Amino acid sequence: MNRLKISLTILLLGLCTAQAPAQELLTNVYGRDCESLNGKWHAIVDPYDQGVRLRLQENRKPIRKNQFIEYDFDKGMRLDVPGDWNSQRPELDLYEGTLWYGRHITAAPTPGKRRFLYFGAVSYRCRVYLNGKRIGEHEGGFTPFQLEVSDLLKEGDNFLAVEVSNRRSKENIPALSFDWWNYGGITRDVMLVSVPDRYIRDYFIRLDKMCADKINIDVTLSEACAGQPVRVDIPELGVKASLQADATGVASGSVKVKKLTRWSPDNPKRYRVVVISETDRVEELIGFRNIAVKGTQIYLNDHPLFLRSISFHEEIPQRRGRAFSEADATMLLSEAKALGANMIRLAHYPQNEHTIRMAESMGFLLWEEIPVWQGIDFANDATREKAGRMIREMVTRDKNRCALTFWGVANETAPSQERNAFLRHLIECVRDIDTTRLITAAFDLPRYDHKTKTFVMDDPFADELDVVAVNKYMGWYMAWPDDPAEVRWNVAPNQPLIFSEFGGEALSGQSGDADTAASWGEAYQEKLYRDNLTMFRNVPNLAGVSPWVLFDFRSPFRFHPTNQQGWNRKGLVSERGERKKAWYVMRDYYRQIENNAQ
Ligand code: GCB
Repeated sequence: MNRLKISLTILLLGLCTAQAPAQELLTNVYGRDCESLNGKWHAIVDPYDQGVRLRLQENRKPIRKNQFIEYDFDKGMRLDVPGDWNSQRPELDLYEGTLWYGRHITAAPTPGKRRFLYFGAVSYRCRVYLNGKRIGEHEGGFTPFQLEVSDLLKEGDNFLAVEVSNRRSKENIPALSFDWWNYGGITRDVMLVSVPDRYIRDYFIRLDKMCADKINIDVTLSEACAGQPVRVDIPELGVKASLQADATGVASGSVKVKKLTRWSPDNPKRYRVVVISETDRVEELIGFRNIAVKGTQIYLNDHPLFLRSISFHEEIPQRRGRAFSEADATMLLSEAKALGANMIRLAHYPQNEHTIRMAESMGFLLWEEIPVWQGIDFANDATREKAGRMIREMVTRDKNRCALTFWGVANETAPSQERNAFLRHLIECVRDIDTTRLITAAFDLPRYDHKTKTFVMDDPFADELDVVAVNKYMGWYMAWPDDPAEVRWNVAPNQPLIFSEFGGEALSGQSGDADTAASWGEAYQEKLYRDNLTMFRNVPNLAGVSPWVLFDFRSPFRFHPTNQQGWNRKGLVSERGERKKAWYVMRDYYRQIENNAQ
């Protein structure tokens, strides 16, 4: 073969194995005609990646007498979907590698319908096979994807296989090490979604950034066909907006509304919104509010608002596993409510839709971010593109949630040209979809100037954000350089500043001196909190605080044999649900702020 022929063959092989990328997401998948595929799935652990060689995706059975097959999906292990694999089997607790899931789907013909397989999240990457054929793949453990199967589902029995890997790598987001458990598996709902042949793919319905009485609407239809009529009804507001799609299938417009009750933490009012096309109809509850920055303050519905925030991981500590259900969301959010929080910083990745929707209905503002968490390979173009896709998936899924206030683009990154270009790309990806939310990032760079007794920060990237956030562990990772009452802050002085993390570790119930960190005692943590609250009085542009963290959470690099045992103990609440002394300090602080605001 000459060189040209060889290159052509390689090119063709490449084309043949290339997979269709995951398709554009349907907005409000839970509001569509869905068949749940949750339940017990068959599973095969494949640490040496032999599955494709053995053709696991085909779920083969011996058909001749002289034939044997070295696996049998139907007789093996079963795992719950949704659910991480780590918490379901002791031998999988620390497993990092490939695991195959399989299940049968019985399909009936659905004339005039298109069908999509929808995965809420698969951690971290996966390939999906239907009846032995690879139909798609996805990377990123915290955002949804969907694959069209309209022409692929057979009438009767079908076999769906998902090859999942949670192996860490330098190019991943997050990368090689991160301070939370590397849960693997099909961790969120899986559904077979049916829509009409021509369907409403997407819509974005929100209050105009500048006006309290103007709702902006964009509806995208599956077919690009100019002139198609679209209607948006909000019965309680008397809105019946008639729009027409343009040549790209997008129908846009705005309506003026009277007597709109804007959503707020005190009154999380949402309206029933119905989107109707010639062939499709979808509805959901949507709230409306204005969010803005003026000087160093954050305004909600034209009033300054101090953010009484808290963070949690998508983890149920009592179960030692990833949260995925409405019941899980209730547990996490009720504890945040009891603390007096009005905002959640969802650490450190997009969490499941149950949590987001319930948080909105309970009146929490939300900060959502992708796991651009330290150690990211900023110089790698592929990683940057990947992060761009991830942030688009996050914004696409949650753009209609009025609770969403902040899109976070990074957590603890050091300045460099590559970092700046990477983060700028993320901001562009967000702005491409949504120009209404505030963009932020958390920095751990502030340094103390002993002469002026002031914290300062040198990171010009802060200027490119709407709101600047800092993670500073005074009294824990950094000893107090001066009396907390004397420590001043001059970081991003002309912008709102959020303390997006502060805190220290304590083992629930452990006694010890209030001035000895190594006691791992509640008294030390309590004092640390009091000291930080004292310091906050010296932060002129303080717009909110978010202690780290609501619950103790699992982390593989917390090695202390008695005090940590694989848990990050910075929780205000232990893994058994016991509130530590510092919880009460924060609860009282939040109560006081709330009372002062009234
Ligand atoms: C941080 C990280 C957070 C960690 C925390 C800690 O700065 O943002 O993910 O868990 O510190 O406990 O060290």
